Amino acid sequence: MLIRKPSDILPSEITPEATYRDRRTFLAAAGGLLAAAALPLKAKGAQGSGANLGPLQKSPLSTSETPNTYAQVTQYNNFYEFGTGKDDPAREAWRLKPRPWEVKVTGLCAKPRTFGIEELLKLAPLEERIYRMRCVEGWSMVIPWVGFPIKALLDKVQPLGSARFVAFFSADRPDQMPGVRLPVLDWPYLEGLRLDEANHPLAILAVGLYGQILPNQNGAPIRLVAPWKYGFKGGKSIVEIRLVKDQPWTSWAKANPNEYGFYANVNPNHDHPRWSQKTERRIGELLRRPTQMFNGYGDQVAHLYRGMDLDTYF
Ligand SMILES: Nc1nc2c(c(=O)[nH]1)N[C@H]1C(S)=C(S)[C@@H](COP(=O)(O)O)O[C@H]1N2
Ligand SMILES: [Mo]
Repeated sequence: MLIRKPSDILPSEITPEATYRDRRTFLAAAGGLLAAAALPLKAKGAQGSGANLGPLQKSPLSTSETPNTYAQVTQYNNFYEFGTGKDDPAREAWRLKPRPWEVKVTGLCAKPRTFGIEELLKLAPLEERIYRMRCVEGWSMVIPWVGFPIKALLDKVQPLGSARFVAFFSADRPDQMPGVRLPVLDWPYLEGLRLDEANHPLAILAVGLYGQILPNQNGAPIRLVAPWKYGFKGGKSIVEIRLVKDQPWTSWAKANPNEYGFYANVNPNHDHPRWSQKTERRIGELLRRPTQMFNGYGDQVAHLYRGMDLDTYF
């Protein structure tokens, strides 16, 4: 029989929405989101997953847009390993055991090795990165991630000249992930980036959000975030990172190559075959807003795609 520990119960199940809002207002008044990391553990446990990750560097790469609430970020999710409904991950992901955890870094590198999660948390200074996130389905959020550049990890293993792509494998644990017992996708969930995309300063491995360790439903204990791409590129609960020569056959591209490309750059000018990508609904807002090329990160990433036809390489 499965018994839920108090720490498994979502704060939303015990904290009325008004209390959240008050706490958010208080935090804002106390000097911004980073104040969250300075609060005593007890107060923080009431807001989120518990252990805080402070002290955090503020990043110039953060957006100044208002983040979605902790409740929105942790209760409206895609994580098909726990079911295809938006509320399935928040309800089911307590089954995942994110500790102990190891990430194998393999393939075309001089120093392949396995990293424990505690080591990954100390690999590079943790930064708060407040990013706009855009799902291919047409909704968006602003999420205050905590993480470090993927490049910091890749530098440790020294990619060979023959490595051109990086493949990210998510955990595939039928005993903890009820969704992988169904052939919804080709498990394990596999995503990938070109090596130069992975080395871009905006591309991070996230280990937390809102100053605290990552909730299971958001991809604990470590997940990929590339904010200029559609959300599905951000594989959750990563167990292996493999440097490879050829473009990986990623899970969504394999499931439907006409609808989900490998590049998956946010592009309002390339519609999904079944819907327009010109606008999006920010979770919590009523009116749709225009979608920006590269999700608004064009100044920083457009050079990666110079000379490429983004309609062909969507
Ligand atoms: N392993 C895995 N990673 C995944 C998914 C998934 O189903 N399985 N869904 C993706 C999609 S479609 C989106 S939009 C984002 C959502 O991340 P969030 O729930 O933390 O906002 O996770 C991505 N990463
Ligand atoms: Mo998505």
